[in-house]
Amino acid sequence: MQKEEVVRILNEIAVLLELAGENPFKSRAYEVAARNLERITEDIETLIEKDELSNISGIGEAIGKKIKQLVTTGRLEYYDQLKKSIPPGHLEMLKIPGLGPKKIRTLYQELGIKTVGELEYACRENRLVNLKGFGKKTQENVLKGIERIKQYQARRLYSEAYADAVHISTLLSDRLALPVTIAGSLRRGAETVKDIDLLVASYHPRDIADTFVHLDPVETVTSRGDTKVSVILKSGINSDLRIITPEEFPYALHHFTGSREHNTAMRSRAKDLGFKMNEYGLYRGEENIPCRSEEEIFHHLGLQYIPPELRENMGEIEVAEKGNLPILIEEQDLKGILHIHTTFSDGSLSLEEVAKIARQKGYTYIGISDHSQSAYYAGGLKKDDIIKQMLLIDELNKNLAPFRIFKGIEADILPDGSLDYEEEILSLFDFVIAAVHSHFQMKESEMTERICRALRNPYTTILAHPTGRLLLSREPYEVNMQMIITEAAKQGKVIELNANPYRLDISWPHLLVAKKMGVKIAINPDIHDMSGFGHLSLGIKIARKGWMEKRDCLNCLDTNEISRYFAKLRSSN
Ligand code: DGT
Ligand code: CA
Repeated sequence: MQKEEVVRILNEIAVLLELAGENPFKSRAYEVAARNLERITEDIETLIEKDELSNISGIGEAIGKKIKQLVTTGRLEYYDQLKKSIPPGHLEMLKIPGLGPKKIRTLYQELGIKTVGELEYACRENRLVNLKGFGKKTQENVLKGIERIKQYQARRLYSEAYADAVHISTLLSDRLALPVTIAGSLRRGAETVKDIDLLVASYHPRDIADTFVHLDPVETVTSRGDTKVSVILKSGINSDLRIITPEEFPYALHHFTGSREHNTAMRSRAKDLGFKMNEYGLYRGEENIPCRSEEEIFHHLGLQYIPPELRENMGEIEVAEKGNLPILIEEQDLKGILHIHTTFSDGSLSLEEVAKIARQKGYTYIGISDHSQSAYYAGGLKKDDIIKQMLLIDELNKNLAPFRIFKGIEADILPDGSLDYEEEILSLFDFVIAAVHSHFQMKESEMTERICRALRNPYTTILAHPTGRLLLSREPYEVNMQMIITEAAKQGKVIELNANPYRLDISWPHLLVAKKMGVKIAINPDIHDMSGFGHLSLGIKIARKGWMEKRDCLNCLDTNEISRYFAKLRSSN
């Protein structure tokens, strides 16, 4: 069993113990053990073989024994029992803002509530109003939280759906020896999607449908017609396959890529020019205008080719008419990457490992930014750690040249808008990423001022994940993004597009605002482990959706340029 899985189970035990109403110290012990285990670099199986688990601080005899059982047998009796003793709905309820383990226990003890459904019913029956520790306001918030969970369940993160889409379309394509194309919101690069839309061009729809419904990832067939088959995959997501003739393919691809709003605007344009347009063709009167590609359809309508990411009816048709569409950024344009955590804080790769991997992937520089001291939960750096890390960076820079490691920090923005270190420490870094990680519940005006103050801090270079949202699990905090972007423009500061699939924050509609105001964006992977490098392609997809070009992106600058950029910001202090 991998260390990550052990860490996940230890953390879950901590939560389950709280839900079970056990002594808080017991739960805390599992949390501490999980955190310390996460930070070790040695192989866990070797540690167990050598009987050295107890050398890790926070892992005593009892927890050590459990880890050993987990790693050697793949199971843990204690965990299984504990899990069985807690209604599964209680874990789900933790996602509802304002409901912690203690309140969930009260709901169980006083009202016998085991599932989210029962909780919703109890709210509608006003049962929470007179319950100790609850009240009318809490009841309203709980109901709102449940609504949100329901909406979230109807959608998937782009990255999860995309992985499923690639898997099933590759399988189908291999079986058919025909291309299978992913359309819909996935092709447009939406942050979350409802389903997977697939297209196949063929004159033999029945054979295609037969092959599709028998693929291994397909769980249930929900409808089957001549040109459309709908299924639910084993992973739980729906997928629609459309089978059209090769002649219809370009029109169908355009139609089923959407968005609806873009399609409506395109149809209206076609009408103005004396055409009619639908998923089967482009017509003048009865005559179908033959098009072999989407490019040709756009061409007949007097437009430049509009990349799928831009098809949101955000002005793309008007700009394409003038021939002024941006040359969208591509993954190869990234010269280096910033926002990387190492084993100094909560990352699982060492400084040297992360540098070497980045270099091997063709980047010419990286910027390290571990957490700052207030982020105690993520092993934030004290002054001594910072000095130690900087010395190590100097040494690596000598050995790895011309590859370059820039010295940075992800400094918490404290509730009053100040950064988490004294000036004398902040001035040691090449760059500072300022981030809100706590005190999310502020009034919009206060949160906006807090962040604007951080942007005015002369040592701030980049504002991290500006709204704090976690897609499908946490709403953004209340903040006026227009004012934030305006302040960033005024101060010449950079805003991050955090490429973690849960964040994608700054959002793409705000990227359009940032671009108009001339604010540079850093496409940051927020690397904590190897998977973080994979976030960049999604970051690029979203950047394209926000009309970004190479010149809008901070980390498309080469090593010298970005070094000068950092220095210039510094010298204006
Ligand atoms: P989703 O599935 O909610 O993530 O987003 P989409 O855009 O993939 O939506 P979906 O799957 O309902 O439909 C795929 C595309 O088909 C959609 O983007 C545009 C096109 N389409 C579907 N229904 C309509 C419609 O009623 N009118 C127009 N103009 N286009 C439609
Ligand atoms: Ca769709």
